[in-house]
Amino acid sequence: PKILVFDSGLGGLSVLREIVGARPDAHYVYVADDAFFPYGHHSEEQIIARVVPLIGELIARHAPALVVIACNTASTLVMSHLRSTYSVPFVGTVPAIKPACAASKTKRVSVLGTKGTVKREYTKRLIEDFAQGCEVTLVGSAELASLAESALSGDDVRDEDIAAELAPCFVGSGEDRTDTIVLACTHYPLLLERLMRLAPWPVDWIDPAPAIARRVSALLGSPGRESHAGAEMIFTSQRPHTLSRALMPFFGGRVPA
Ligand code: DGN
Repeated sequence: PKILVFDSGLGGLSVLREIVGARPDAHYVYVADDAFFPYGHHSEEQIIARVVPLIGELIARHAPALVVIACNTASTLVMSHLRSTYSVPFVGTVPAIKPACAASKTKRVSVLGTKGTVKREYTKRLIEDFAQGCEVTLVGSAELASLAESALSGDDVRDEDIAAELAPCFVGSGEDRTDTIVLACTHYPLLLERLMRLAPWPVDWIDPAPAIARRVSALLGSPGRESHAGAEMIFTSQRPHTLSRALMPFFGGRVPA
């Protein structure tokens, strides 16, 4: 089977690596719409008008068995449009508020996403439905996805700049402080080691990628015997060289973009 994985940039790689691990028998097409990056800076109307026809073109060109929208900023907006327009199965990426609130012992959870994701009606509804008595702090970062892109592209990113984006997630003190943070943008798990090091105190970081990989695998059915182990085709709307380089550590070699 062929799986199309889509994000605004490199963030979807945090989801792709998990799916590839779960299903090495599948073929992968990764698409980064980096000409329109960062999605967090566009209006809801602009994102819908951009993503829905673009996914339609990609389906027509690649005929995937399944499409993964590996971007919270888009998924919290376009999933219903995509499902009502195209007949391919879709898996989205949305803030993992339910498992985070279930896991929190101090009942203080922060959701770290783009400004777009934390503003969404969809995200508010997840909190209403699944907060389970937790106090949920929404933190919309303007810069963290771009900092992750820079770091992955090999540029120097200062600790202070990452720490400043992270600081509002840490609320309260003593027994009443934040103990769980939802990584609600697929770029952030790519910075996880640095986030852990720069956190003012230790917390649990909730990355939705393993759950997405399980869902994809369930939809695909039993695995075949072949193993391709990696992304095979990469497309970007702007910067193929950057993406090709950033992919190397993920797939142990150069994947042409
Ligand atoms: N990686 C995307 C997300 O999960 O929301 C957004 C990154 C961006 O375009 N700002």
